[in-house]
Amino acid sequence: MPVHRRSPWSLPDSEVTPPALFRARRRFLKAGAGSLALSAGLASGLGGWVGAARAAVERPGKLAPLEVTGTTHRVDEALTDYEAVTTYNNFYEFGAGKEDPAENAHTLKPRPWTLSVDGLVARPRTFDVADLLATQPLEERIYRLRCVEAWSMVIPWIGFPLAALLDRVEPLGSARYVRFESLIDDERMPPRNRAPISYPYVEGLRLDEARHDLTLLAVGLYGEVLPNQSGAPIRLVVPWKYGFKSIKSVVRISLVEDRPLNTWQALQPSEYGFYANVNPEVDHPRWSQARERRIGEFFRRETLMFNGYGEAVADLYRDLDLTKWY
Ligand SMILES: Nc1nc2c(c(=O)[nH]1)N[C@H]1C(S)=C(S)[C@@H](COP(=O)(O)O)O[C@H]1N2
Ligand SMILES: [Mo]
Repeated sequence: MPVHRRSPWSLPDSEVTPPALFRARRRFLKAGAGSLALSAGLASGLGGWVGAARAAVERPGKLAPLEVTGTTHRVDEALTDYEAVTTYNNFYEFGAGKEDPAENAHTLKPRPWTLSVDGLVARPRTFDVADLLATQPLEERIYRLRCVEAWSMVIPWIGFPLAALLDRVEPLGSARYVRFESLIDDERMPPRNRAPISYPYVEGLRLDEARHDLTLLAVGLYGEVLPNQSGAPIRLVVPWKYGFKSIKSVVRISLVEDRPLNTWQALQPSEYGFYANVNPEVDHPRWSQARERRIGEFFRRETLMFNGYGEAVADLYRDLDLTKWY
């Protein structure tokens, strides 16, 4: 039988839940879902933030939970299991397989970690992420995540608006875009595990997108610090855009004048653009974007314009041709 070799940018769009995920879910069910009681309550749309959150979401054997002021955004849809969120990942620095990051990212060493913010700012600064966590009020935000490969999840992130960080460095009037860069490190991200794309992983946003209230710097999920495979210790989450915009393990944020060339656009510009707004009406050249597979569900769902965040973000694009600027 001929072996079909995919090019690195040929992201698979599987119609069925991968078998490994079923295995992971069974393991999880056996372990008992007690520790997820709080999040399950949020998922069913009942009640608000429960004061004793820290105790309720404790996950023995994992890193300490974070201090969170409250849940500021949510969607009225079931949360994706912690197990699925943290074993079905895209993080090419640790391999191209969905389970590779969970398997390989133990080498990352996310503490200590510094994040430099530079470029067109009045006060360039290098933040120690531990200090950032101590000084920045953290919120829970339950967002949909829609990958360009047509699968999706609902994830309870912990984090703070990127705008809060930008305020601290005072962007200059000449800054028009924000460029993000992930760590690349041969010891902590051994080259043998990496998928063959170019590194560091780079992403970018227009400054108004970066300043939008929905744009989050996430430092945790399910009430705890991020596991390495999810982009520890700090990653971007832009919920109305395809998942590849949500860059992981960020070490540098630069305010710039020109539109940054993001990793996936550089790899295959006919398939991945700069904007990458979730749009059911603009198909990927190799598959439809009209529907998606919600991880953990059997039937496909309709994909929503701007991933369901249109009311909040459509105005950003009123002068933009979304077919041309995919
Ligand atoms: N540094 C880095 N960030 C990355 C990626 C990556 O390969 N490397 N993959 C992106 C893609 S394609 C998606 S869908 C999301 C997946 O985030 P998750 O694994 O937490 O669900 O991370 C994005 N951020
Ligand atoms: Mo993705």
